[in-house]
Amino acid sequence: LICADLSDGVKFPPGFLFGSATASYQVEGAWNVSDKGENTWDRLVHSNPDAIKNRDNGDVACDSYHNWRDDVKIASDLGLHFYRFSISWARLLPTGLPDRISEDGKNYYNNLIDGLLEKGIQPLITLYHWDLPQRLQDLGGWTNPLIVEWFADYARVAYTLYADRVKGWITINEPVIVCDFVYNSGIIAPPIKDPGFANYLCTKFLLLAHAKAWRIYDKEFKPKYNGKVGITNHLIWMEPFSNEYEELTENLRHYLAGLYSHPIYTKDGGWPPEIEKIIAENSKRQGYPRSRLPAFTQEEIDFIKGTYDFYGFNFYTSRLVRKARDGETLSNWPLENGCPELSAAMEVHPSWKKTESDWFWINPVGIRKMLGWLKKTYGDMEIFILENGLATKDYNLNDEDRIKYYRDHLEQIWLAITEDGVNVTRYTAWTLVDNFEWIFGYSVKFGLYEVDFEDPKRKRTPRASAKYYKEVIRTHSFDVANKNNYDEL
Ligand code: PNW
Repeated sequence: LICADLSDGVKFPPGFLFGSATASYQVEGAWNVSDKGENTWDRLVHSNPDAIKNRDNGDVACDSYHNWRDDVKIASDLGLHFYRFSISWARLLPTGLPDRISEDGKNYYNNLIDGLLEKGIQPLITLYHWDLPQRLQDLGGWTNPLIVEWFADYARVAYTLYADRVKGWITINEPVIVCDFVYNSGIIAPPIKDPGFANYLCTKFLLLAHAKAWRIYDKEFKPKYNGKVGITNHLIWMEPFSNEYEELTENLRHYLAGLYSHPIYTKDGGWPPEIEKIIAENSKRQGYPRSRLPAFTQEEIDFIKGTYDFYGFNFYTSRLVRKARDGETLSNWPLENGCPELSAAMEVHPSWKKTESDWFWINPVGIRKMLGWLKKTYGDMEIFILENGLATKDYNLNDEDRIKYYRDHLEQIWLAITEDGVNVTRYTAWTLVDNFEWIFGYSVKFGLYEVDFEDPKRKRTPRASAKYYKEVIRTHSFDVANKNNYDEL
């Protein structure tokens, strides 16, 4: 019936896997059931409701805590090879520390994992997707060096409970958001604005925490279970505004991607040298006795280096880069329009279509260029694309624009694999179900499935994009036949 005449030429390699993803705070709800501890997002939405569009919050969200069977069912209907979800740290460890494991928290993830496995879907767990136990935040969170121990202890508990069945682990989702966006903008949880200083403390301790969690798995669990562990970066493709900005643009890549990649994926490890130099010079000029970017000891460099089993990244959008003009005010949020540390300003190309999210313009070739840059810069690693998808405001189930976004990005990924020889082995659609889109609340939708947030049962309904994605998975190809031929879900 479908694409019977498609040549094998447009198929993804045989072992390539397709999945979809969510994150605990965005879907689970049940924020205070049983003995769950409070986390930084619970605190933000309750203490300052106006921080979120329409004063929305994740108290109930998709109620996946109670509706996980529905999530497993639709994941299975789609034919997903894997489902990426995150553990809520404070649901599993109510105190944030391993002195007490919540029975209900433990069982919730056991049920979800077993439910997925029964349907032949691999669970892929993110340990940290932004919901830090509030108690640990009150002690400084990611800017306290002790977070390295706290995170490692939490990771060991999760591995101990689930590693017998879970073969894929992501330590931390998007460090550039956890550190740079958080402390440079002050607008998401925890709402602390301390640009150019706290963000770099966070960066250092987060890398050490990731490395420690990776090493625990590698030493204590890998020999028995042979799974893979890595971190996932948020990457935005940076393109020079014009030729004269080549060097600036390359520096910006080494800043946004490189601060979180150079320490892990290069032979020498440590901070990207050009960035380390720039921040040290800026700090000196500003009167600091030492660089605001904290130094690594050689021991720390060696500890972080090589702590990966794959390169993970999330991709949505691109920017054009130019030097800031004299007197131009730059946003402190590098993902938006500026990077004061490098005096770089960012714009978008007029041909890139704007989406319904403030920061998001569409440039599919950006993902191919990003993949090429990763291979050129860090070598030939196995790469997992762990998020990719489109923001809309539709209540319309016929989301042709989302289908086009997926199709065009899958095509560029396929070209990167077949033409450029990049070793991409997984693709992840963000997201399975409409959910709490952080400060945009429920106003922005990314779901393959629409969720009725007025319905106490939070009914999930497939969009046209769900049918498209199901065909992608079934045929192992992006160019599936036109929509009239999609299997009914
Ligand atoms: C990622 N930006 O967040 C997250 O991993 C998801 O939880 C989120 O729902 C998804 O992308 C869609 O937004 C980002 O401003 C949010 O560049 C904003 C930005 C980047 C990533």
